[in-house]
Amino acid sequence: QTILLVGAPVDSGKARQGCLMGPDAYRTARLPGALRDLGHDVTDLGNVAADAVEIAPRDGLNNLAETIGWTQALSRAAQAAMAQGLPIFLGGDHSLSLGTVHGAAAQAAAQGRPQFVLWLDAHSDFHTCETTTSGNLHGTPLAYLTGRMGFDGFPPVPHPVPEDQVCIIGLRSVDEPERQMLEASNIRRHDMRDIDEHGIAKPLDAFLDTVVGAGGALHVSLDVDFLDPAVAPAVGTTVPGGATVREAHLVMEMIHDAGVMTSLDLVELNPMLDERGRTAQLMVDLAASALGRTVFDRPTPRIL
Ligand code: DIR
Ligand code: MN
Ligand code: MN
Ligand code: MN
Repeated sequence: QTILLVGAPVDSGKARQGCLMGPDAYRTARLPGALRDLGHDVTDLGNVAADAVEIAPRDGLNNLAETIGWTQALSRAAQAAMAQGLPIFLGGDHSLSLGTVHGAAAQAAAQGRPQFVLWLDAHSDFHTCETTTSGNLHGTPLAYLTGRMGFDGFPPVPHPVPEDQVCIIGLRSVDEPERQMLEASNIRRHDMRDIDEHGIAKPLDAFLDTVVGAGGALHVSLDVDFLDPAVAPAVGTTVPGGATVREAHLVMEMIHDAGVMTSLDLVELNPMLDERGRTAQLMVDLAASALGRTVFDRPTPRIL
């Protein structure tokens, strides 16, 4: 497979700085080599730079102009990369998905394929610019990408992802306005209790079945805080009770076996908070699982 690495050193989506070092941490943890070892053709396209955007600051929103500039630039970068192969966006905080999924959805629409999104995260990132109380725009991409109102100044969303084509897994920190909007939506959502009770494979398999059946394109957005902080400490918004190393690998292995992933975000890694690169290494290993690393081949792997 042809894989394009696209650095997205976005640091405007929240207050704590450091995610801009993410792309180089992934390179240092040998992401390109790990993917080449699997037989892939890997090209590192380097880092994207944000567009210069002039827009008046708005009360209660942090780094609005800069985040809009990233959204525009990353949407273009995603569309260009997807025409060449499967892009992996090396974040950067989660506000980068405002752009990457925007571009992916445009590319899928051009090919006449329905766009699906799998959001692996402790948080639902379903705030609008109006409901956010933190003002941190990394908490907003899923509302923007599903076409909700409340994103004045951002590029229009001509190809919103239909709610029932979005699945969030890993939830354990959802703000009240997000909870209300989520419950009124058709977004598929699985909190950690769901995973405790039923396992992580079941809901994921049901979602992947839908993607396969629809001939869809699947964008996977992996937030470091999907993982338990005990195994992935390098993120500014840790929430206890997250996915184990094996749960996360199983998700990635099943994604690979379904054969539907068309783009991938690795987001929220803050190398300043890491312990000898262990979180960066885990994220690299998870990406490798999504791209085919396995112990034994499984002939009919995803039928449970
Ligand atoms: C929180 C944090 N819900 C906010 N969101 C995070 O600021 O709106 N998303 N960390 O991954
Ligand atoms: Mn997130
Ligand atoms: Mn279009
Ligand atoms: Mn999160």
